[in-house]
This record gives sequence, structure tokens and C-alpha cells, in this order.
Amino acid sequence: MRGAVPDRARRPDVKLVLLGDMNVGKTSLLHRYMDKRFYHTISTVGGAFYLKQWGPYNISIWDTAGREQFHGLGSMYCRGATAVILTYDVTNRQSLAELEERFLSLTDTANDDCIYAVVGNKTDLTEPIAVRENYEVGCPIHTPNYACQLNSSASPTSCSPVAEREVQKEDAVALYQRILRHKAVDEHLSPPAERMCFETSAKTGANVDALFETLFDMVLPSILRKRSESKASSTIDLEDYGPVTSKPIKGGCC
Ligand SMILES: Nc1nc2c(ncn2[C@@H]2O[C@H](COP(=O)(O)OP(=O)(O)OP(=O)(O)O)[C@@H](O)[C@H]2O)c(=O)[nH]1
Ligand SMILES: [Mg+2]
Repeated sequence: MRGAVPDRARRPDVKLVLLGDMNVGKTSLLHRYMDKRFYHTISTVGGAFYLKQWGPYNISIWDTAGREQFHGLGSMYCRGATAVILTYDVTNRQSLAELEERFLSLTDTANDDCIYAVVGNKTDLTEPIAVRENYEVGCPIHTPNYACQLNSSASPTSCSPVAEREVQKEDAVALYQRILRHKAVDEHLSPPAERMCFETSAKTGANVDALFETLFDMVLPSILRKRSESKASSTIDLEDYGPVTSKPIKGGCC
């Protein structure tokens, strides 16, 4: 497991978890949001933890492994989660089905008022080539089923396959509504499905900031509630009084 370990002053206020099948782009979405870049990734092992400061609040974001062998860890990562991002790949219908078949049950350990977002990633792969700036159909080394960015001497600098869209936004909306029913949440008391279903591209950055920042704004009431509950409780956190020291206190007599 890697990622920033918060010091006491940066203790997380709430937890957000990314779930979804392997290869859908969970890690890439987090890289895009946190570093504003699209890196080469390797399949996540176990999970990774990031801390995002949002105004005066600290939000922990957990990236989980989609590989079957790590499935058992999922419900542990979801424990106490305030928001869960259920991620699929818009070019892979099975990745949407997996959310319901394999991942939804992992969220039973999340908070009762947990917010769910359904996110279809890799929209760039389905875009008509005409809308991709500086891209052309094919290049000296690829078949026409690629969108290729060529440099001034017509050599490819970036190529990606053009894929069929297999999941429509309505499919994701229908899944979101089933999630609410599964959680026995009143649809009328929840944000509208259209608002909680996003389509993103970690590669181009499309809609990625909107996804995370919409959720951050939505978890603020939970943070405020948690903070006021902890203020109201009379528990004294010894850590708030600094590290315990074995040095004698100066100024006393004897
Ligand atoms: N074209 C395109 N490729 C993407 C996008 N997001 C991720 N990828 C690619 O998809 C592959 C998997 O991305 P990851 O972010 O590692 O996927 P993951 O969901 O974290 O996978 P696991 O860690 O195995 O669960 C990588 O080759 C990425 O470069 C995207 O928005 N567009
Ligand atoms: Mg990953």
C-alpha cells in the first residue's frame, strides 16, 4: 500500500472509495485528479491511499484493486466510507455488470448515509476521430481503427484504438436507481440519478475534476455533522495536548 500518510494535523475527515473491475481506470482517474496527468499505470495491488485537502477539510481517497484476488479486501476499504465511486469502462459492458454482481455488496460496510456515484471512464476511446484535436485516422504503423496524433514529419506521437461504446448513460442511470433500491434509500430524498452518473476520461481529463469536486461538496454536511458530534462528546483526546514527554517541566520548585 502506498500514498501519503496524514500527520495528526491532517487527519482525514471523511473517506471516499473507488471501486470497480480491473482495468477500468480507477488509478488513472486519481492520478489525473491529483497530479493533472495521465501516467502509465500498473494494476493496483491491494489498495492505495491519497489525502486531498478541500478547504479546511481533509478527504481520504482510497484506490482499490479490481483484480479478483484482492476482492476480499474491498469491504474493509469501504468500512465507514462517506462516498463510493463505482467505476466502469464505457467500452466494456461487462465492467458495468460487475459493479452490481461483484462490487455493490462490498459497500455494505459503508456509512448508512453513504453517497454513490456511477462513473463510466474512457470516453475518449469512443469519440469520433473528427473531434480529437490533431488526430488522424491511422498512421504509418497503425490500422485505420486507431486515432493517431502525428508530428510535423507525419510520425505517430500518440495513438489509441477507437472502440465501440458498449454502455450508454441510461444503463448507468438504471444501475444507480437499482443501487438506491438495494440500499432501501428513498429516490426522492437522494440526488437525481443524472447528477450522480458521470462519464469521464482519465486520458483527456474530461469531467474528472467535476466528478471529484461534486462529491467533495456533497460530503461536506457529513464532515460538519461528524465534527459537531465529536465536539459535543466530552472525550478528551490526549494527542490534542501534544506529545507526552519524559522531560521534567521547567519552573517548578524542588
Ligand atoms: N484511453 C484511455 N485509457 C485509459 C483511461 N483510463 C485508464 N486507461 C488505461 O486503462 C488501463 C488501466 O488503467 P488503470 O487506471 O490502471 O485501471 P484500474 O482500474 O486502476 O485497474 P486495477 O488497478 O487493476 O483495478 C491503463 O492502460 C490505462 O492507461 C482513459 O480514460 N482513456
Ligand atoms: Mg489501479
